[in-house]
Amino acid sequence: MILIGERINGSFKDIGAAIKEKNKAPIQDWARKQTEAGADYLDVNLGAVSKSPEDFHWLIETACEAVPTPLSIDCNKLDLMRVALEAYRQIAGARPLVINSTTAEDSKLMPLVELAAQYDGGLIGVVMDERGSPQDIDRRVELGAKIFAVAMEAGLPPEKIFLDPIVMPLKFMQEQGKNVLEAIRQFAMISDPPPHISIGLSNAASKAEERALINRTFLVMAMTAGCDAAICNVMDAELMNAVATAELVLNKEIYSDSYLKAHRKRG
Ligand code: THG
Repeated sequence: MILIGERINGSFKDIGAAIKEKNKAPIQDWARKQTEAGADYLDVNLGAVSKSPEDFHWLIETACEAVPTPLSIDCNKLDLMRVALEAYRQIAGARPLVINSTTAEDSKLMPLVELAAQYDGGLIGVVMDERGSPQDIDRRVELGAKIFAVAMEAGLPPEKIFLDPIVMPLKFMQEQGKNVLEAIRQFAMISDPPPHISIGLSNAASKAEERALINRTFLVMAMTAGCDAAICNVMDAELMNAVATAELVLNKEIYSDSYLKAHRKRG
């Protein structure tokens, strides 16, 4: 499972304030904590507090100097993404990279696929287009297949392509849970080997009372359907234990009595 720590996101109050005040400590603290918890990547996102290239450069530099963990650069503006990728390569050298994200829109898909090739990064493709995010299975799969085909055509191998079916809040769009799971099942059959399949997990429990339980249950079900990457709260030890256990049940890791300890050390 590829675990992407969600916490360095300006939509969290402490991170938003840290970006505004250019206060490195909270960001570097979360970078270290998420790395220790086993994050393979750290998602970095300015949120709504800034759209400035200087602020994104600062955020990337701040995270990179605290830990050697690769970043998932999360932004939906093409121009801002260009600046961020250039900054990341300058600061972090050849460190692995995930570009988060493109949509299936023609105006974004080709440029972002080219950036992924140029910067040798993975690319998350969320199944949205100019009409927004689909509510049904077929349209999700159609847009996923389009993203996959365009990326492959441009020379990205399947292991650099991540399809994201867009997880919706269970509380407000309850029927979308099973549609997302079925879309994941179909993404896994797009090619052999398949692309990675990634979800923004915490969306599932947005505004809900039982956040941790909903996230944990959703992630295990998504893994069964073929999901192998998640932007999530890696600080939730129960969530990490559920991931480790699901990997055993799916025979992705070899059983040992101390598998939880082994999984924790992995990061
Ligand atoms: N797909 C991709 N990228 C994404 C998402 C996705 N990036 C952003 C987001 N979705 C994933 N990251 C988060 C980060 C935090 C929360 C949810 C998703 C979260 N928010 C609280 C809430 O919604 O209630 C509020 C934050 C707070 O506590 O202040 O937990 O789907 N590719």
